[in-house]
Amino acid sequence: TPTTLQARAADSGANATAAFRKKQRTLEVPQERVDAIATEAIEALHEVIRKHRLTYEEYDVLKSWLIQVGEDGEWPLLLDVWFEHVVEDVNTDHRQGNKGSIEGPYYVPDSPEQGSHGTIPMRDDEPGEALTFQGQVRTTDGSALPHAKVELWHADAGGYYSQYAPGLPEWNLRGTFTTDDEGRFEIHSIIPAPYQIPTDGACGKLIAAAGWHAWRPAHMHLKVSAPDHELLTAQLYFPGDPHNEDDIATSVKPELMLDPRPAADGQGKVVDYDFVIDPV
Ligand code: MBD
Ligand code: FE
Repeated sequence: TPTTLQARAADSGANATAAFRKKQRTLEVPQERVDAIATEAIEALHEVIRKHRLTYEEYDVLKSWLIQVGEDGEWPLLLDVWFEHVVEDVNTDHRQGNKGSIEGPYYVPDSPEQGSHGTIPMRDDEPGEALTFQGQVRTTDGSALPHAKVELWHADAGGYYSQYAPGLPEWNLRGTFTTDDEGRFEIHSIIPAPYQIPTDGACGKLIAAAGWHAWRPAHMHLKVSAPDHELLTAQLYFPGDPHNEDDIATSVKPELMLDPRPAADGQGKVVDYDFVIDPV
């Protein structure tokens, strides 16, 4: 593959931490709410310590591991893998439109605009099977949403994300599409590989020590938005991936499974997928 440089946890972690700092803002949370959430989170951990009678040696190892999570820049990864799916769940369970999924640590806003029918930025020799991803964006009453924004980002055929792994063009496999007058879009890309959480960082150490696996199934990330509508953040998955059933980030839903078919011209796959988004 064109990516010969070695991706390291400390690099992708540092990039994810730096990217998150850019979006970070402050928020006024009522004191009673801070008190309730912090007290209950602390008490939930007390319960675990009591139940398993944590030793002092284990307590010290836990401390150094937490320090390591920060040094590796892996707080965005850790939080998005093990906690974001619950935040996503409680914040979208009122919706009537499409199911969504977590954003994850590798979104970058303002990717290049490619129109309604176009190709996502990629290398001339981009490895991977070609994929045409097409569909329509509608509001919950069924009417089409022209000029809706469809942002797409995904890993390459080696499982690497541009701006987080070395050696990739800045906007590789990241693009912003705008639906046409009938709310339709047609995007040319490639099918991404499954993603393995870096094994050489703090999260990887926990995964190995616990005997878990480090995989997410192959997925495409999307953000679909239109004026006066709730932002839909989603991921879409490919049938047959062995990790659709045991995603480490617990972010697969049956509604998010694609059904690709061979392209008529024999070049890769085609898949239709429509988005229904909720008015605010
Ligand atoms: C990913 O690509 C991802 O989508 C998530 C949620 C966590 C780690 C890597
Ligand atoms: Fe991802």
